Amino acid sequence: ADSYPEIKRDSRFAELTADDVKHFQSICPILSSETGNSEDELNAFNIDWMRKYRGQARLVLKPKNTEDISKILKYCNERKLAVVPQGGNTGLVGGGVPVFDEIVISMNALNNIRSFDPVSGILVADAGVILETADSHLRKHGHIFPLDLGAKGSCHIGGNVATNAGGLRLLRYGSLHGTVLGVEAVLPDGTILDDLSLLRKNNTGYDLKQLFIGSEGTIGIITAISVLCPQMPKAQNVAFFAVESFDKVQKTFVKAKQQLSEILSAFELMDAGTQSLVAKVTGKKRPLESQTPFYVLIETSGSNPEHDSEKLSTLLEDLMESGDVTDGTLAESETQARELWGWREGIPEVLGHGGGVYKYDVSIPLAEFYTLVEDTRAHLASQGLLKSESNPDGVVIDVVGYGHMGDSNLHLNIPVSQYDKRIEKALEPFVYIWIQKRRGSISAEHGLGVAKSEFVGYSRAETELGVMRMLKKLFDPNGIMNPYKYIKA
Ligand code: FAD
Ligand code: S2G
Ligand code: ZN
Repeated sequence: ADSYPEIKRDSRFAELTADDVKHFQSICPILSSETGNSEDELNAFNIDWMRKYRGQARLVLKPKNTEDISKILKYCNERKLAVVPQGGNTGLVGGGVPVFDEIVISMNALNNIRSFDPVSGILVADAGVILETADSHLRKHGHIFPLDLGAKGSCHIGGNVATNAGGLRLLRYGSLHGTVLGVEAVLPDGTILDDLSLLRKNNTGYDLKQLFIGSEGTIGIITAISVLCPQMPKAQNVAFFAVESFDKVQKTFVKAKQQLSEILSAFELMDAGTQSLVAKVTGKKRPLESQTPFYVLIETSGSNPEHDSEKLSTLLEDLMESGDVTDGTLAESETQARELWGWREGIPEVLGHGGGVYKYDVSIPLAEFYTLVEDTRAHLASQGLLKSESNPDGVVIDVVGYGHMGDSNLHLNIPVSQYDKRIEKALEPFVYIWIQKRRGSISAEHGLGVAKSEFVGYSRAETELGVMRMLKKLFDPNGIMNPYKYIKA
């Protein structure tokens, strides 16, 4: 595969035959070059959202239900045909697309909402339900999905669980490891595991669902989930602040937690670089005149509009009086709140506009949260790669940082005019060594996929990786599930 020169196709895996294609056709609808589908139709499943990873799958399977998937995996396991489970294909580490000719198993057709209990707040839904669809269904019943991220219009809740997605409101609703109550999954040999628990407490043996949360399609296919959903907040407010130093950002964060406490539902940091990119690409009028190095978006979600907006305006006054923030604005309406969110959620879209982007989704101790951006900028400048007045041909357009400060999760992004091995060599393992020294994580929420797989040792010890390899061998002895990624054999 041209995208991954350093990886060789594993000869253990069989090549697809016309008989295989016929067999799959007897199970479910397919897309295949052998049955006349075009390269373009297959590319939608072979190329990732960033258009950075490109596989060579000649066959896409479109199972209708769990039974279909059980038959498919049983056959692939016996034939040693490698597979890639694919949800909404919004993953950012190349996990959901083939490396070579692995068969893509698309979850799109498993999109039924099975049940929702408005008393317990427990939803049971197929893995292929789009996050936004699940959330709107829940809102009709006065609840919300306990996860929100920029890709909600395309990503699947099964993909969210498979990647243990974090997103914009983890600060408030916690991780999927806490809200997911159970999964239905098909193991590589076709066994259907029904652990779709509706119980909050069940101390009867190993907590099997936890193995699938964050497993990235490497030990089985999640076909449904049960998840505990919170009440839809009656009052939501959004505030946007301009802040002149990272030290003052930290002060703002502490005050937000102290003064907003239980109604704080998001605390997102954006640097000047991300905001000028959004302004440039969208042409929108900026929320605040002040041009400062940092901006913070704070959201509250509560049950009493007066009580909440009073708390938030008191915080705004305190932050202005103390000089912790230089400027600030409170959304006056739903529309304005959505507009303010646009300055945060619009960042990933604009980052790739210059040609390409190198992404590092990392967990860092808060005190040094932004230092990585400064150190990376200095490092690339020292190698003559950073575009500047004195270096107008630099291929690195900028080095920017933003993300879920509430979870100590930075998104270091390096927008470039083109992908270039020199930049990759300058960044990797520079970024990972930096993280390792601070005992951070080289992947906070996006997972490992193919992008981070070879660097996992910078965040996990050999003993831990050894246990993970044992688990993989136990679940998937033939290694057919999403090979070449995650924790390599
Ligand atoms: P895919 O991309 O289709 O697959 C992702 C991985 O999960 C692959 O390894 C695949 O094999 C596996 N997989 C998918 N479905 C299943 C299944 N049913 N069973 C087993 N394995 C499966 N991520 C965050 O965590 N936080 C964010 O804030 C965030 N913001 C984003 C914003 C944008 C604009 C974009 C494009 C992406 C963002 N992401 C974020 C990344 C991505 O949306 C998440 O990783 C998401 O959970 C992927 O879901 P998906 O259905 O698209 O999965
Ligand atoms: C976010 C999205 C992807 C990125 O916006 O929170 O997870 O790093 C990211 O651009
Ligand atoms: Zn994120």
